[in-house]
Amino acid sequence: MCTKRGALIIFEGLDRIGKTTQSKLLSNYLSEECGILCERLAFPDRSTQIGSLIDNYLQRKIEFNDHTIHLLFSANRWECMDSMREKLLQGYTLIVDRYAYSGVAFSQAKGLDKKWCQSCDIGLIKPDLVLYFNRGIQSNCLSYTGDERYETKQFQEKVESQFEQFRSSSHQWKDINVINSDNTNMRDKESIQNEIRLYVKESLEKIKSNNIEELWK
Ligand code: 2DT
Repeated sequence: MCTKRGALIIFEGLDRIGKTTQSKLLSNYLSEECGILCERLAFPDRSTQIGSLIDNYLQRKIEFNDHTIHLLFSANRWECMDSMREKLLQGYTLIVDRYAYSGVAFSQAKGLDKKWCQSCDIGLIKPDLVLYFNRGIQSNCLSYTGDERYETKQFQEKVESQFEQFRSSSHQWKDINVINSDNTNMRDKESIQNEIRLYVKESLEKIKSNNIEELWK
């Protein structure tokens, strides 16, 4: 009997908006409570040689120009594609923190051309689901500041407006508003996780063949 392939599920959005917490909760839920083969990974994958260059760049230890670092982020995804494809075909659902959408949004926020930014990632594995963490209308109850490059309010707001272009661009894209309805606080973790689980369940049910499609083709 042929194994049904797993799903590629992406978590996208600004820094410090809850992607890591929620992707870990989902991964534990799928593997421990649902018995689904599942692995969680994150881009940049700082464990590879390319990832180590990116890590040093993000920590401001080395410099690259904007085009070069964009290509390194993309190369860091490409170097993982063979093992990701293999895992999906073995039936593993992959939960991935950031993907090519971050690549485009962050580089475009620095002023790079959209088409050029996208071109390096054409042909990556196409996700089955993209969960976009956002704060709905402007809300000030999130703090984006941190020590790494890009972690300033001003830059994050530029990135946010670039992410907007992907909204409604495909049926795989789902918005997760992390702010509660009166726009004053973060929603509680459980309610966000429950919403995510519904989308994931739907997405897993939709996989009817083992075909793996290519991104932006
Ligand atoms: P984390 O804090 O999630 O480790 O991300 N970034 C990420 C890019 O500029 N391009 C990319 O292609 C990716 C995947 C987002 C570290 C920072 O790297 C940015 C924040």
